[in-house]
Amino acid sequence: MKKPENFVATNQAKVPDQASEPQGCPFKHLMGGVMHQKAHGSGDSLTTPQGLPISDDQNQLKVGASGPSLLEDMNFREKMFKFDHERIPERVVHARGYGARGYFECLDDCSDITMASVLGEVGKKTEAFVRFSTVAGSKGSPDLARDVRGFAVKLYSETGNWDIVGNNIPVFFIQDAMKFPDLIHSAKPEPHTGFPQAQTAHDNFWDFVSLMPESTHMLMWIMSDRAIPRSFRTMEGFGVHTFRLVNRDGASKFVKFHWKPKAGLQSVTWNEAVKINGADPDFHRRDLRNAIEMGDFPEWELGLQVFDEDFAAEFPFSILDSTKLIPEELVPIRTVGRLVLDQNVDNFFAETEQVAFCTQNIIPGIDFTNDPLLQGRNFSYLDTQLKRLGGPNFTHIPVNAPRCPVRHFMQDGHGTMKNPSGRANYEPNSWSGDQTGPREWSGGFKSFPAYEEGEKVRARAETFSDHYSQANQFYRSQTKVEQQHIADAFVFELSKVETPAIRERIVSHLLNVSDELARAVAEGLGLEVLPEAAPPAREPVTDLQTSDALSILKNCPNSLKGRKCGILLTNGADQKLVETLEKALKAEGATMEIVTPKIFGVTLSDGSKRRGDQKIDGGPSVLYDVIAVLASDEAVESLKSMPAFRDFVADAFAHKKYIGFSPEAAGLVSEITRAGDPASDEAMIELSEEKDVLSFVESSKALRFWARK
Ligand code: HDD
Repeated sequence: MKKPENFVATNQAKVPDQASEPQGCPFKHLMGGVMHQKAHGSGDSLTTPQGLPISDDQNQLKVGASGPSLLEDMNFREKMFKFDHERIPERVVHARGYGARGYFECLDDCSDITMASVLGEVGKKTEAFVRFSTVAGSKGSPDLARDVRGFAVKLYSETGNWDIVGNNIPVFFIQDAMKFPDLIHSAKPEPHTGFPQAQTAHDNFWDFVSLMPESTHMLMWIMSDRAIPRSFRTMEGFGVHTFRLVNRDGASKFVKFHWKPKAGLQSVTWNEAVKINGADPDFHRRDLRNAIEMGDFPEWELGLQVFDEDFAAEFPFSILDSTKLIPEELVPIRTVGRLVLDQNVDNFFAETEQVAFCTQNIIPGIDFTNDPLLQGRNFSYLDTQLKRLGGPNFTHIPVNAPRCPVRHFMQDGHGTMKNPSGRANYEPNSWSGDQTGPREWSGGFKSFPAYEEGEKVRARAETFSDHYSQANQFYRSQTKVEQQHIADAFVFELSKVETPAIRERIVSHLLNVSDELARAVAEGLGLEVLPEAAPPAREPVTDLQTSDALSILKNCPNSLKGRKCGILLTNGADQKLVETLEKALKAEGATMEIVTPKIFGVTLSDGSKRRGDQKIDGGPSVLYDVIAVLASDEAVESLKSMPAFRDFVADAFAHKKYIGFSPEAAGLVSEITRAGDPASDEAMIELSEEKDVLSFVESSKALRFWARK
């Protein structure tokens, strides 16, 4: 009797050897593009999807050149039919995103705490796919919306796909998944008007959160600069929920997952974000793609915050409450691996659009907890893929397909690529030569046998009810500059809210977070009489230590590596200075773009030509971390009357960036910035000779000169 190919005959799941390199994909020949369709060169004839060679792809089949079109034209019909069905529903949230491939490398053997194969052996590499996203905006919305960023990681492990579907913020708006549809309805464009797009600055959102005190902690995060990152590469990622780790002996500990960017933390300012959205709505995706293309591979460390039941019992908040975090100072982070993104996708739709993350995708060694947000997510993600990807077989799509062997008796449905072969499509069966009945596999996933009992209720645990203490801790942990940005963001958003009572309700919550913040926001709104503080549901914890890890600026990288300098050149600019600056920036790992008045470039002092990467109005300074203006005497006059040039300098100055300039440009730069003598501002540096250039590059590693008024 022939043994069905897909039948597991032994207890040992046969997994491919992954010791050194990420495991090859069973669909490798299909990866990175539309299945079976090879890229066509100019010499190849086009074909229909059925493979029929096409002789003319320019004209319909007609009766004579000016005659009526014929229904018979199957080439036209097939082409139009495919086109008409190109769109699939965008994700109901996180619609706008960008993905890349890479690998995870284990740096610390964690088999003491988990049997997760990915973490079991130092040096072991596991293939990965990551998608970053915004939450509220639709697919075509700009990258720099004030929003949470999704940070979803798929690890193709030898024991199945493990998805860590996280965000760049460690807490969430709500505690129970039951409220997720309401939260998202409130944040998306208002239903009667269909706008505003990709922003929370409207009545519905603030109305909802003002009525949901549990959102207060998250509001502090999204009003902070965490919600406007400089790059996907400069943000942290968090698994948010408490998960379980389980080792081979069945012992379990709790864990929170942290991704720490090697490039350090960095954000833009709100005024910059608004302008970047106009200048380059693809700012983040372009940055990620370019970095990978240039070989400057984005990298994060995976850290585990591991704790046990005793800690959970002592911690003043519930570890199952996703509106709370555990400060790193309290439970230190154990670095256990690194995630490297080293390959761009070949086809955005095939991979980034069709990748399907599911929180339910865990592997032996990882388990869920009772966090009611997580439990609800476990249903939602699987369910949503059915609608979005059009059927239950989305795991057959190469980007979603596990790289380990897959054996089951599930079959058929839309888009089936692989069905079990042979006679057996049920279990137990007699066709494997072994007729002992249903079987079990000791290596298979087993849920941690947590003991549970209680009445069936719809209720929130009392330990979930302190909504303000960690918001206060977050605020106190920020630098003065960051606190100011938070206040400014509240004022901006609430000024877009049309209903005064909603604005006041938010201030009434802020009074429980920080008197200083509430007053600053009220002042910014012009609210003359402070409302009563909202009555807290629970006595706040007042002795929480501040946590430096919560601040971006306290974790500033002080490096230009991976940062971008905009060098504005004019005809006659000093070639030696240009060369010195480029060399110094390169030595620090920075990238550069040459910005010129005309795109064909300029002729430098020695007669050499330099091409422009951007024409001045296409390369405003908001796109750069640092700028330099290297102009000649003759060119200064024409720059003077160029609005785009004036904005280039004025914006960089307002955004507290480092500005280098040639002596010839000094007068104009100082006139634009109204800084009087530029020498009085230590981030405005005249570049006369090599040593100035070196000191400019060295000091601009600080990225911003916050002391500038
Ligand atoms: Fe969610 C997408 C992250 C709460 C339901 N979510 C989605 C994505 C990320 C997150 C990164 C994009 C995945 C991708 O790139 O394809 N979501 C989170 C985090 C949450 C969270 C960190 C709180 C800790 N989400 C959450 C809840 C629910 C959902 C409570 C519903 C009960 N999320 C979804 C979804 C999405 C999604 C509707 C839309 C597209 C998708 O799943 O694949 O199912």
